[in-house]
Amino acid sequence: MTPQPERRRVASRFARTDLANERRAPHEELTKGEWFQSDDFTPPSSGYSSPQHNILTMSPSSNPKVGLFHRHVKNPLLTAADWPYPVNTVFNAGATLLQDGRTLLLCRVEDHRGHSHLCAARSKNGVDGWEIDPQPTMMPDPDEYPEELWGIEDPRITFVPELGKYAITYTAFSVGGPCVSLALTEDFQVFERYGDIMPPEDKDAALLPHRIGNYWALIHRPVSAQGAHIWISYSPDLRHWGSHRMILEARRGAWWDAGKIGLSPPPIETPRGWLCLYHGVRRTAAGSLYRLGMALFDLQKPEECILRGNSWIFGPEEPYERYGDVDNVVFPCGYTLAPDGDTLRLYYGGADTCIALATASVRKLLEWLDQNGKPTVKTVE
Ligand code: BMA
Repeated sequence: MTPQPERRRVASRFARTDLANERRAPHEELTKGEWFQSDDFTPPSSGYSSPQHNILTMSPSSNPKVGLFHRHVKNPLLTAADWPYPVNTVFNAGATLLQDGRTLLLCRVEDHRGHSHLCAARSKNGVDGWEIDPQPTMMPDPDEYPEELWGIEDPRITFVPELGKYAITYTAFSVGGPCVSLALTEDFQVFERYGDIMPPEDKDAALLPHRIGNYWALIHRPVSAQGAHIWISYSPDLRHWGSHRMILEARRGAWWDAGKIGLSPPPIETPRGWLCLYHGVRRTAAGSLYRLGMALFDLQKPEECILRGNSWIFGPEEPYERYGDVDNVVFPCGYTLAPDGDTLRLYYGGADTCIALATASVRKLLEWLDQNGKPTVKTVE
């Protein structure tokens, strides 16, 4: 592929010259009305004058205007320029709320070899004032865990009340391909590694926060001759896994989620069921497009899909999502819930280069699924 220096410059320049940010002191409070960009937001016109600008505002990926998610005006929240040590990119962060109310992001950090490790960033408001660990928080440990040879990526965090610990499921990049690894922690300083719990090729995994019956449940995305679909597996002890079932199939043909899907952040437990945001990958002549869709699963039988939406609900539109190391990617690995119990704060990687935030109302997501979802998991539609 031809290198695209102009595009890269646009992305990094936008990251540094967001006018809304520049007018404010770093920790100045935003008023409520200022918090989020509407879906019709146009990038600041004085930021750059590249011809790309017109293309960006006319992006066909703006459709459909579902309007469920609102981007934060301070996006991108974190980039490599914020890091206390030299790195290539920061993206695809797991997220959780700590006991003291701070937001913790466990960020995927790619070094200049192309290998990833994890690094924690903590913030009081989940938007700015990030305190980033001065050194990598969790490095690959290929001597003890050979499957981590080429790095660790894309963590998802689940707080597990029964254990009083956070479960981190992450991708270990092994010689045999990506596989799912698990580690437990109480403080994001000391990690109890379980090693690889799903063999390659498998990724995009998250643990449900409590047992279903007597068993822990893991949602993940193995790749087999059947394709790249979302599965669930059960375990009595977090080490031995079985009762594997496919729960959501990638569609085929022209669909936005044809060929390859995967769980994005951990499932959201609602009274109506487990609400799952998943990514769908559309392969095009210009590369892959990563967008988000939604499905709801039964609370007691999470292998049963109750509703699945047809259209994507969030896709790459802004420059920091469209241009980066991998263009046209929005990739959430974590969320937190605001104190109102309804506002979802979704943290996502933009173009494999930065970390951004968008919010949505869980109630409205469910309403949208009621109106637009179908209780079916058909292979061919
Ligand atoms: C997926 C994962 C993600 C990445 C995405 C786009 O397969 O590897 O980490 O963000 O591709 O490159």
